[in-house]
Amino acid sequence: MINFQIRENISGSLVALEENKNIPFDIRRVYYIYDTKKDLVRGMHSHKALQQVLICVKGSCTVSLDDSLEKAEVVLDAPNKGLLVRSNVWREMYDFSPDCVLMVLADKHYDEADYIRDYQDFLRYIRDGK
Ligand code: T46
Repeated sequence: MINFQIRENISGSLVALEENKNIPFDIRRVYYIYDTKKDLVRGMHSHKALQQVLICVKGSCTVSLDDSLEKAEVVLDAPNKGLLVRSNVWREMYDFSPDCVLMVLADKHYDEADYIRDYQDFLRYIRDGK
């Protein structure tokens, strides 16, 4: 988890994200997920090389992480909380609140070839490296 500093004053709050400062990589891409359907699960893949930071800038959601040895579940429910997800981690996102806006900062451009979308292939890739 990364806790971002909140700059608060009487008119509201601000969080600043800066590459290679509080975001630990060059930021090549930003995307956001919203209008998510209740009871549906997103993600269900790993990345061979991509690193990302996930921030729920509005609402909340839960992210499960699995590196084939350990599993963890993280609730993202504040705009100053970032979840760093390194490569080779199977992730699933669910329990989206109706107002959830999940913003993701990524260190690479979109590349479908970097995804592993089958769990058995993910375990094989971790074990054999290919
Ligand atoms: C991840 C989690 C947290 C693009 O065309 N460009 C993009 O930059 C992205 C991220 C997606 N797409 C296309 C690919 C699919 O046709 O948008 C569609 C939905 O993507 P996907 O089903 O992969 O979305 P999620 O929510 O399951 O996963 C996304 C990211 O793809 C993934 O890298 O880690 O959010």
